[in-house]
Amino acid sequence: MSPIQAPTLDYTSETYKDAYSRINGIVIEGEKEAHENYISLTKLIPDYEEDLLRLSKMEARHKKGFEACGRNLAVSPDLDFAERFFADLHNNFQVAAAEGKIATCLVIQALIIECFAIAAYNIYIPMADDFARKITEGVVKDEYSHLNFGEVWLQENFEAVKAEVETANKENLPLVWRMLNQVEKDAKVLGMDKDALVEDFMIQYSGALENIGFTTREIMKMSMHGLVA
Ligand code: Y39
Ligand code: FE
Ligand code: FE
Ligand code: FE
Repeated sequence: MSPIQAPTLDYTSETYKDAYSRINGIVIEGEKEAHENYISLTKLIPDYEEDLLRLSKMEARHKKGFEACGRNLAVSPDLDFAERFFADLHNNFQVAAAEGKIATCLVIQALIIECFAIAAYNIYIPMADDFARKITEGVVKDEYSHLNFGEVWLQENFEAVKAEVETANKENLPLVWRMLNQVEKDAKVLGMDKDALVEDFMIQYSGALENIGFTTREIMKMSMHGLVA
């Protein structure tokens, strides 16, 4: 990866602020939905209620942090765009939650969305303004712990949920590739390269599948799902 140097970015330009309104909106909406998703999970996994409430509170804090990042650049987040951006994943999570499908909910929130967040935040940090960089560095540490929660539960229940995880992967991973295509242009304006995002996502996600118990062969098949060049 050879990042564009952050100093070449003009955080005050209209071009930067316009792109930032959508990316910042996505991140704020994503943190809001993540907060709600971990609260929903307390009903499905009552044994881990305390942990899940702790994670949901972190997500609420992240949302506040990113709202401050937008204000700091005098940008209004485009939350309507963001809601549409997450609509399909959000809907799939809610259907799964209503059906009591814990593994599917964890694949969507704790694996796919967390890996997406980790990739995006890692790629954003070296390009960010000083204020947003400090906020995002704190946030990304938390996101690794959210991913870990999902990995541990799915690993402990691996034999029972393996088929459900494969189905959830098949149904939701293609949505991520589509979402990445939708933000490619705006991300570029913020100094974030799509190939770097895909690469970081793949590293996190395939690492998670490995920790859960999938074989390399299975991971290869699963991570290719819906991937279009
Ligand atoms: O668990 C979390 O905190 C995740 C909800 C936050 C989602 C972040 C989504 C980031 C996508 C940004 C795309 C930029 C290219
Ligand atoms: Fe909602
Ligand atoms: Fe978060
Ligand atoms: Fe998270």
